[in-house]
Amino acid sequence: ERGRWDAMLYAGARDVAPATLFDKILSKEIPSEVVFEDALCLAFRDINPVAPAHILIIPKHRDGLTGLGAATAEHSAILGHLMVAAAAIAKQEGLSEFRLVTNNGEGAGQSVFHLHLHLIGGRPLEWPPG
Ligand code: IU
Repeated sequence: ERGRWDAMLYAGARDVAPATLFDKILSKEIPSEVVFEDALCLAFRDINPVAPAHILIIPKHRDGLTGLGAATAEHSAILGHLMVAAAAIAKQEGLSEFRLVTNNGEGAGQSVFHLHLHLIGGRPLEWPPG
């Protein structure tokens, strides 16, 4: 237990990026339609959906992950957890065909600097994306 708290405190100490709106979604200060939640992640419907199913999956503790580009080996467990959660959520939503996207950097369409996976489905998806 001691090690767990130390790890969480350390995680906070190394995350010096500004807070985002997702902190307020996590604290429920801003309401969202939650579709899945566990100790490590929260998944909620995107406020501006690009498809009939558009869900954002985010780590509860950003831990420096402003975007995927900031990932290090220390983030392996949470990144794997988010992927497995995405598969479970797709199944829960009845999506056998879906896309999982993360935008890294403004030029790639990122607007919120707290890592998030977009789970998109419910319509035919074109490739390549724009
Ligand atoms: P992006 O990859 O950083 O652009 O994704 C951010 C997404 O977060 C975008 O699709 C927004 O519609 C969505 N979103 C939201 O669902 N609720 C919010 O309060 C905010 C953004 I701020």
